[in-house]
Amino acid sequence: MKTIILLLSLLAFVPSVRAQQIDLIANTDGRKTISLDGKWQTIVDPYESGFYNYRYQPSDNGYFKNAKPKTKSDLIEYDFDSSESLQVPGDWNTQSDQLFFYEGTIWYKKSFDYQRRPNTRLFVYFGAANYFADVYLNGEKVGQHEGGFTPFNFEITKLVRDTGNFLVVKVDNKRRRDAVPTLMTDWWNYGGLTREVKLIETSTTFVHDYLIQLAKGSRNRVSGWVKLAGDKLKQRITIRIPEAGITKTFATDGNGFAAIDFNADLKLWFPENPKLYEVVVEVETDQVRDQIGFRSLETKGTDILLNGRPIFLRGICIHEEAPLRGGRAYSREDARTLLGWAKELGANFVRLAHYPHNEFMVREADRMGIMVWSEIPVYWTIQWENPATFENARNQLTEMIARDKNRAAVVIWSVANETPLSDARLSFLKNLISHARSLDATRLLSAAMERHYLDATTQMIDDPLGEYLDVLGCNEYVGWYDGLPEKADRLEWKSKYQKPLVMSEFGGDALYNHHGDPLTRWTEEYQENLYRHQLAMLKKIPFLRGTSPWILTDFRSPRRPLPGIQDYWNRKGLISDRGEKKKAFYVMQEWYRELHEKGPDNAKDH
Ligand code: GCB
Repeated sequence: MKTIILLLSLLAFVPSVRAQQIDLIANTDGRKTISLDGKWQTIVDPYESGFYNYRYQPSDNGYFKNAKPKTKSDLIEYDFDSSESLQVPGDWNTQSDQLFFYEGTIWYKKSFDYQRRPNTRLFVYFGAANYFADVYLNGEKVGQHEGGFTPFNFEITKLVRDTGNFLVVKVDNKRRRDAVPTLMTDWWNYGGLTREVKLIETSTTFVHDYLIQLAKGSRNRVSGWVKLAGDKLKQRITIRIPEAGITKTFATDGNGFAAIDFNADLKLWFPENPKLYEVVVEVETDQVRDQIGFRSLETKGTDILLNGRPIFLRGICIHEEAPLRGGRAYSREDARTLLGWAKELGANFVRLAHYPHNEFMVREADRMGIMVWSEIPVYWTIQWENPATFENARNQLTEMIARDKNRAAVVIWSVANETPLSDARLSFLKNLISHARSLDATRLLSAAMERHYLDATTQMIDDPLGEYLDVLGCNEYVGWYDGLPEKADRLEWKSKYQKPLVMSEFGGDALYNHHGDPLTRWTEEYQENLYRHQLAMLKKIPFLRGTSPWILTDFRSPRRPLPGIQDYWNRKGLISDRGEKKKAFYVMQEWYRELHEKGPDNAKDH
């Protein structure tokens, strides 16, 4: 009986309709795509009355029907076509003053014509929708998706018409205790279709996904797999890397799967020479192209080895906050500006906090030679004991890895940020780690952990999670939440583990152009002083192999209301929200310069 009750209560956690999506089409770059970006008609629906009837039951005649009165007597209480529009991609909060603090449902509608060619399939692809999306085409539900920062797609081959299609998406960004992230975060809950939306046309049997990377521990063996989807699953596949004169053929099995493995003499990817090769995956019925870099990664004792050589990760944390204009970043230009500033700082590494960023960031990092730490929003205090919360986190991890597993820039997957110790949390995170390893054996696994004081001057890293990670991540705010900047001078760091440490956060707030003495909060001088003391402390940690201070630019946060100073911005940026560099930027830049002079990033070509 007890077991039945337990099972029932577990089932109660599982959302009634599971995501009906097929797996992600990993590479949308090398495909025929049609952008649906631009103006979408929208209806703000705080009570969700376009979804539920007055008994709070899902309605058959919701807004997804896009109904129009047929006679003058018909009663229809909404009309997409005369409603306001919003720009996609884009968060809704920064597109209208009325929506600035809005958390709830907004309906989006886009009309399009599409002449589907014979022997093709059509998918609708969303870069991301924060947080929950219900998707309908021509009045029929095609799927739903949970999680605000990863892509998803649905097949619409059977529903699409030559003319007059209407795609309707209900996007809901209400925060929930059981969600990932949960109710409390330190960033703006930007809602909407925040990334690009496109149609992807494929052949009936197509290259659905592939992993083409160096085998773990090797610098000359390419290893991975290719997966087809469709009805002609047994085919010959050819992998070509024209520039390296490589052509290899394999055969897929009855499930459309082929393992690939071959030796290759390739120029390796590293920050100072981020070499990308064009890789072509060809089957009789399809062909995809991708730009792929090859490099090896491992740890040895407290070292991180890139292509077999020790490397120091000179990093900076970044939120997906649009440079200069504010709101969610979504474009290639945004990525170039943010990563350009990181480069100017002297960084060879960025921690993309606190969720997977848009794909342009990772692709540009690949091109610019910037290593990436990518993470899922398992942040602070989520529901460790809730199986649905775990499934959700696991799914977001799967989708992050699915999209970016072929990017040489990505060196670290991180599973959590500042999560409080408990048995339930440890087993949750251990399960995520082993899931990540099963999907991708080559990246290093990390998490931003907390640490504690053994005594007044000793910081200890002994979180039991450390045992399962390749790289220890630690956030600390000595000099800001924890004493004054001078406190750093007295601290010594110890770790229970013989593993590399990345100090994944440290810093303090400063309002740009706000001046005072080094002990006056919110001034550039305080922040500068804090960084100086921090760096002196960090230089003494023998197992430190990377730093990513908090944070590149100021970012919006509802937790930061102080008028005249914060005004709903977290001011820990080294650069203001208007692109102005604060004094501390130059302190960091100077140290990174020194580090670079001492140990260039794998300068010698292979
Ligand atoms: C942290 C969090 C980060 C916050 C930061 C802060 O430890 O990881 O998300 O924004 O502190 O500014 O307090």
